[in-house]
Amino acid sequence: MRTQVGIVGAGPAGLMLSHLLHRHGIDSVVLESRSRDHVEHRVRAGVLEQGSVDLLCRTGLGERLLREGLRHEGIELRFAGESHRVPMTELTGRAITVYGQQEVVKDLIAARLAAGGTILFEADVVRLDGLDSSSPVVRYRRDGREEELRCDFVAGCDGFHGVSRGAVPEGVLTSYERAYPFAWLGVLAAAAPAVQELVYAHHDRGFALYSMRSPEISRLYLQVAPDEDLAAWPDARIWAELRARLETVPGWSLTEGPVLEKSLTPMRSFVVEPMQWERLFLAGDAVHIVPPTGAKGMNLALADVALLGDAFAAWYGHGRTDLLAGYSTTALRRVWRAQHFSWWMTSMLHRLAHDDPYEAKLQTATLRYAATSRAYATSLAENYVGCPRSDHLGPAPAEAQPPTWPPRDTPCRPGAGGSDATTTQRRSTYS
Ligand code: RFL
Ligand code: PHB
Repeated sequence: MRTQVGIVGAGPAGLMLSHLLHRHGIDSVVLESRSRDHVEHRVRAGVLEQGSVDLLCRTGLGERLLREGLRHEGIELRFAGESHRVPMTELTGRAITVYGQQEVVKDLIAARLAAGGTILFEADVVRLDGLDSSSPVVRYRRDGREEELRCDFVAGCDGFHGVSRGAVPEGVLTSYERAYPFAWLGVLAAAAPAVQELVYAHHDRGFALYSMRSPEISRLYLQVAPDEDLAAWPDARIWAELRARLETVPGWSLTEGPVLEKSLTPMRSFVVEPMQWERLFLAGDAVHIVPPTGAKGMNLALADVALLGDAFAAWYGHGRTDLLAGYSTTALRRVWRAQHFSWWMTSMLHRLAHDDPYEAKLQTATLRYAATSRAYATSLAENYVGCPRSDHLGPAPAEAQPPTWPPRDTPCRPGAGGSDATTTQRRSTYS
C-alpha cells in the first residue's frame, strides 16, 4: 500500500491530522492497533479549549459538538472551606467546552469514513524504516500477517506507549520528565452534575475534581496513591471520599448515582525534543504528556496537528519547506506553555507527598491570590481557555532551514490528492 502521509495512531492527533490533510487534498492512511469500538469508547479527556472548538467547527466537525457540548465560562476553586469562581470568559473573552474525547474521536472517524478515508483498525505498527530516505516504510501486523505502507512522510501520533518515538536513533532526542507521587482515580457516574461549572478542590485529604459529560453524567476524580489498588475502592468508599473533599461549602451536596466506569491515571510531565527527525513528525502524547490538572493533553494534540496540517499543505501545494522545518520549534512553544501551566495547577492543588507545612501554606496563599487578584486569575484563565499564538507564544519562528531538507527527490505535487480529495452564573469575586 502507498500513501502520501502514513499516520500511526487513531487518537485525536492522528485522526485530526488525516481529516486536515484530506481537506488539503493530501492522501493519508491511519493505522490503529486497537479496534474501532475500543477507541470510540475509551473514556479520557473532556475539556476543549476555545481554539480546539474553533478548529473542529472550522473544519466541518462542529455540528454535534455545538449541540451536545457544554460551554463553560468559568471554573470554581474550592479550598479552606471557601468557594471562588474564576470567570474565564469575563477575563479573557474566551470559553471552554465540555465534550468527551471519545465523542471527538467518534466524530472524526465518522467524517473520515464518510469521505472515503482509510483507517485500518487492529493494525499494529511494529517498525518504521527508511525515515531518512524519501520513501519511508511503516511495517504493521494485521490479521496475523506483516504488511507495509509506503509513504512520503510518517506522522507518529501513537501516544505515549507507541513505537514511533523509539524509531529515532539514539542520541537525537532529549527528554525532559517529571513524575508526581500521586495518581487520579477517575469515575464516570450516572448522576446529574450537582454543579454547573467544573470544581477544582484542594483539601487536606487530597485533590478532588468535579467534572461532567452531560446533564445526566458526572465525571469525578480523586487524588490517590500512584500504586493504588482499584479493588480497594468500592463505590461507597469513592462517594464517601468525594463527599469529604467536596462537601466543604455550606449548603452544597453531591449527587450520587451508579458508577459506570473507574480508572487510575498516573501523573506525569514529559517532553521530547525535537518533535521531528528526518521524515518522521511526532505529535500529541507521542512526544509530550501533561498531568490532567490543566486539561491540556487533547488540546495540545490538536494544536500540534493543526500546525502539521498547514506544513504538509505548504509542502505539497507550494513546495515550501519552511513550515515543515519549523514545525518542532513552533509546536514546542505551546507545549512548554502548557507544561508550565499543568505543572503549576498540579502543584497548587494536590496534597504534596512529604506533607511539608510550609509548602501547604504556599498552596493556600497561591489559591487565595488566584481567587482575589484579577491579574493572577487572568493568567490562570487565559492558560485554561488556551493561548492564541499571538498572546504569549510569539509569532511562528522564521527558522533558517537546511537547504537539503526534506530531500528534494520527493516530487512536490501541487494540489496532489488521493481519491478522497475535496475542494476544499454566578457573580465573580473581582470587581
Ligand atoms: P492517544 O489518544 O493516546 O492516541 C494514540 C493512538 O495510537 C494507538 N497506538 C498504535 N497504533 C498502531 N500501532 C501502534 N504500535 C500503536 N501504539 C499506539 C493507540 O491505540 C491510540 O489509539 O494520543 P493522542 O492522539 O496524542 O491524544 C492525546 C490525548 O488522548 C491525551 O492527551 C488526553 O486524553 C489527555 N487528557 C486530557 N486532555 C485534555 O486536553 N483535556 C482534558 O480534560 C484531559 N483530561 C486526559 C484527561 C487524560 C486522562 N487520562 C486517562 C490519561 C483526563 C484523563 C483521566
Ligand atoms: C474531565 O472532564 O475529564 C476533565 C476535566 C478537567 C480536567 C481533567 C479532566 O482538568
